[in-house]
Amino acid sequence: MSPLKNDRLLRALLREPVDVTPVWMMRQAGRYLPEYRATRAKAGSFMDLCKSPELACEVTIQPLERYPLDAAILFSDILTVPDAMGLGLYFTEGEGPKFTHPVQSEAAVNALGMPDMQDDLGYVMDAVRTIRHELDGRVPLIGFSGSPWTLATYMVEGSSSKNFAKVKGMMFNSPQLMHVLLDKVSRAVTAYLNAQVDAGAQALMIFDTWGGALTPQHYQTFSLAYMEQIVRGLKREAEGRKVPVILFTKGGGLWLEQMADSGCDALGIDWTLNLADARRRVGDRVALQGNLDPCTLYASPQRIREEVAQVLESYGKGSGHVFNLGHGIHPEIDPEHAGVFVEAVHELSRPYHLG
Ligand code: 1CP
Repeated sequence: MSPLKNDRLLRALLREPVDVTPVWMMRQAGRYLPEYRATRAKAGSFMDLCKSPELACEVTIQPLERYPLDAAILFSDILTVPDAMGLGLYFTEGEGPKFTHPVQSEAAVNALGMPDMQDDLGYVMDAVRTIRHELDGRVPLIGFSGSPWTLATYMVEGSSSKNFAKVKGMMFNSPQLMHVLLDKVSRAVTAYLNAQVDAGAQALMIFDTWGGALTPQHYQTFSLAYMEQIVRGLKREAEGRKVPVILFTKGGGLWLEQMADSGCDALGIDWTLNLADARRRVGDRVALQGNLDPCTLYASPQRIREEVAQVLESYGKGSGHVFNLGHGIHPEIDPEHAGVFVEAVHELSRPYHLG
């Protein structure tokens, strides 16, 4: 495998010195890019796109051709794991993901099987290998999965949800059953992430998009505890380098200290926190990734630069910061504004890394 030409992301995640702050965007391959929409149309459906290693590779690389990004992220979805556990994932236009067999009873939880990484998820590993080959060491490749709690919300609800009635119903009424489900999903996710590392992923991110919907106590018991279980089971080194792990709980600002003790290397931070406060709270335990409000990209180029400057100033001097949006880029964003954002991070961050 070719040596990395740009390893800023890996260095910053491990709080090692860098020349400028590395930057990438959550959902950087996506509908805001006309070339993504063209490849998706060619694929037929979103799942066909995920299941074709060549096309998944193509859309993974597309944002890197436009912008000087410091990382690629595997093009796939968090819901591939429940799909591989037999739930039957499909997408309806404008309505988001759905499962034909949601998990809504004790029998359904008990019937859940462990997915086989080769037979059921081999297409993801093929995509990782194809992307690594195509990247040829340009930037590191991030692999990812959903957190067990976030995956469970989709598995129990059968779709996206506003108030999590069914999954929280299960959590309150049958906590033991919820634990059996979360433990199964955690074991599947651990194997899935390790298989991605074996295939060539150089950093890992766990997306806990819905952890912020929980009470502090339930967050600890039903989300964080299972992410800790996963982190303990991960391969942390590959190709002679550390494989950093980023943990992102959207809306998890209240719980940074606990998250920093989870064994991960970095925390993803949404835009509801000030990075100076976040840095003070986690000290030198973990790096921080974030946290520009994605809506900033609707503003003028001048305002985008000012907001980037503000986030850089809030983190302050030194390494340990990976610039990102606080959540995924919106489909309506002007691709030129995304470019202004990425270039502003490199240009304006240099003084923070001198000396
Ligand atoms: O129409 C389309 O083309 C599909 C839109 C889309 C895309 C571009 C979906 C469906 N998934 C993805 C890709 C995706 N999903 C990536 C690719 C890598 C990247 O460029 O960042 C990643 C990392 C994800 C992860 C993901 N999927 C999350 C966690 C991150 C987050 O945004 O909070 C979640 C919650 C999902 C579920 C999902 N898949 C797709 C949609 C529209 C959703 C969200 C549904 C909901 O809001 O409940």
